[in-house]
Amino acid sequence: MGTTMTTKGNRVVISGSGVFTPEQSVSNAELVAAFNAYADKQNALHADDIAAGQREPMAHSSEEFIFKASGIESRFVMDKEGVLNPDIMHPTLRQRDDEEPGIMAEMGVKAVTRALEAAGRTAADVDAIICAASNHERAYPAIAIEIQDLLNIQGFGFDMNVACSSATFGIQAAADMIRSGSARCIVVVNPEICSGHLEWRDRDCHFIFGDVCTAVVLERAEEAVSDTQFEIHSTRCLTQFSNNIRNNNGFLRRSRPSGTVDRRDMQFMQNGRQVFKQVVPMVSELIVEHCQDEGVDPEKLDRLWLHQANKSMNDFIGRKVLGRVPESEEQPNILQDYANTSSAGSIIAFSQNHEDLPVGARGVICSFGAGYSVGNVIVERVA
Ligand code: CO8
Repeated sequence: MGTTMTTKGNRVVISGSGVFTPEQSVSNAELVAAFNAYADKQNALHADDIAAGQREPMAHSSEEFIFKASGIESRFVMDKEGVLNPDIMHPTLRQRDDEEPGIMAEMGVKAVTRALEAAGRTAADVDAIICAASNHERAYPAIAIEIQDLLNIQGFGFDMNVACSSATFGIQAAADMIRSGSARCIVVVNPEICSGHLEWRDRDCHFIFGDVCTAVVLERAEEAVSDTQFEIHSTRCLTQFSNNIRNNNGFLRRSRPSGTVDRRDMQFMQNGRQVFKQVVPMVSELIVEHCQDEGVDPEKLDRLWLHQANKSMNDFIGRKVLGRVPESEEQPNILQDYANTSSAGSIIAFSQNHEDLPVGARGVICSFGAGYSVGNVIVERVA
């Protein structure tokens, strides 16, 4: 199941990580109040059709449901005002001049700067940058190249997108390049403005996502200087086509006869139940098989830094992999504070929950989501 890259060539470590968290956050209570105000307005607007039985009234959202179904309590966003305004219901972000840094590059610079500090490195030490995220704010030039320019990094950069699995697929790409020698030190950065592609007017999903940016520094083990290093023992990636998580927005939008910007399928859509049922076994099997193939007993893993979409989903996967109910520190969740931040979730979990592990501890950084896609990285603390 999946394709593996094991340690051959140069040994590679993650020598630093960093998180940029937006200043504004939205609690479930604030979110539900805004949604319910929107629903009431819509119902008043369409009162005649509703009374005539030609239209279903919009139901209210509920804090209890959101917490019980997902484990999410709050989320950070780049613009709170727009998403909570019942007359807007999406972020409103200033149109920037082409000569100014773009918003994703700006978030990226902050996360990369923190990751470089943690790694004891400067931009001068980096020779490549991969911007791996589930959406990029424009088609080109690449966000990675803009971040490279803003930080004065020599070498090359490129963007890649594997939705929620972008970070782990990016780590695999970077690790492979360092192993084979085409680069020595690579930053993988994950700016996620999920609020921009979430449909805040849809009760089934309005609570799911938040914004953040994460970054990790990968380099040759023998050159790393950081106090905290995790060797990448092996990576494994798997994809399998599914329409159960889909967004039809794209550059061909205007070419379609019925194309409008505001069509429902131009934002995130999912069949959440199907995703849950199909992805949980796919992920737990991949982690177990990957570990076994690499001579690592999955039941002896010290930490699971899982994708942060849903608490019950992670509980299932943790139980399957470890063969028992994981202690909370063995499988740290951050989704209660950040919600689902797509590719960044497992990296936030890693970045905020690794210092306590001793040298020799082993864990997996695992992400999963649209595609479907699963990316698993087996790491071991070596410093
Ligand atoms: N308030 C109150 N009631 C609600 C609400 C609400 N907000 N929403 C739904 N309900 C009701 C429904 O109407 C339904 O009622 P009834 O039983 O009467 O029909 C009932 O609650 C149950 O509804 P669901 O079956 O939909 O609820 P679930 O228990 O399945 O929970 C979840 C919904 C939380 C969405 C759950 O299915 C889930 O988490 N699934 C997995 C999702 C997942 O992991 N998706 C990955 C997507 S992320 C990804 O891959 C990245 C994509 C790219 C990024 C995009 C950025 C925007």
